[in-house]
Amino acid sequence: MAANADNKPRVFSGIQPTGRKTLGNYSGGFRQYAQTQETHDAFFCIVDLHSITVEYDPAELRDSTLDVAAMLFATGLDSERSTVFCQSHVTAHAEAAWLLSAVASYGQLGRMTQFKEKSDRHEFVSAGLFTYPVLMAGDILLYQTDLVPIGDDQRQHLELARDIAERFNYRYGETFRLPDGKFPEVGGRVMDLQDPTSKMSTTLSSEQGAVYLTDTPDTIRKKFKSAVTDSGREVRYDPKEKPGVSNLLEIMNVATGEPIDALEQSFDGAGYGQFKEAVGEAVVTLLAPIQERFEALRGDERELQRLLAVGAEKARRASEPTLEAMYERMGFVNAGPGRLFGAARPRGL
Ligand code: LTN
Repeated sequence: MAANADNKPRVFSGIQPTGRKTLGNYSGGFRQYAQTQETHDAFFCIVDLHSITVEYDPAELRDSTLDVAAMLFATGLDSERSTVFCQSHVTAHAEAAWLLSAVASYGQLGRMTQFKEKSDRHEFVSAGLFTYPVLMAGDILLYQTDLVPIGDDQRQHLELARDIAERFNYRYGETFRLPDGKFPEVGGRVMDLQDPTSKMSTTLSSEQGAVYLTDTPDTIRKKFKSAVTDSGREVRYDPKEKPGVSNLLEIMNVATGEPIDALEQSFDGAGYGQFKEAVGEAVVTLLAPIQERFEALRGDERELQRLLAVGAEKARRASEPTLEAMYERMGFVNAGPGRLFGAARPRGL
């Protein structure tokens, strides 16, 4: 695996600035991001440009972009060690999307499952919804990314990004590194508290079924108290037979770091009521310091904007050599002094 100056593989994550973030997003997302920054050269991009591809409210976009930014920092990302930024702050993303649209196939875009599903659901289908995966390919390719942590629903989009990179490399000369996906392992997924056979989801879960990262301690306690358990009374990990209890054990593991078997032992003989209360309390304890940092930062937009500006500057510097190489190889005329093509070589080339 090729690497940067620090010899660390480069990771690019795109985070949507939509919806209230849940405990599921923490477990599968935020928690991993903070770990990734220790071992990788990590880019965390709030993909606000993607948000306009379906109907949205501008004021809400602005608020939820700042919410997500504050949550990324509150859950442990460090603006110095990682690169945390808004996609719209780095114009290279919009530019790359246009340039790459030359090597993205119309037919392949039309076969994207997400496009087909979303375009069925919306009355107005924007051109942006169709070209969404091209913007996403640019996000990834601009940084000569090695690894892209994504959900299973994004597999097809990553495959398309690789196809786009290969076609560009073939037509214009070796320019892009081909990224690999890093997909979530089964298990460790947080399920809906009311319906433990479905994923905890911002859009699909009921209010009682999802724990939001900004829920008050009392709300959290209530949600766990009313969580669905299973027949029998053993606290035992068995997702097939006991999805409710198993989910609560997983959540307890996320909140405390205690291995599942140790948790089973310590709740041996305890009733479900006592167990559920303990899980709720553990989640309250987990979220308290995160919520405190979130509130402080969310209330200080100047500081938040300063942190995002630090990230944007780093992202601009990191993406510029690749963008310049794209323009140059595609035959565009050098924009003149101060915009020297190839002043810096893309990472790894
Ligand atoms: N499409 C992704 C969000 C996303 C992304 C990216 C993820 C946009 N650009 C680049 C990884 C890399 C989603 O819906 N989760």
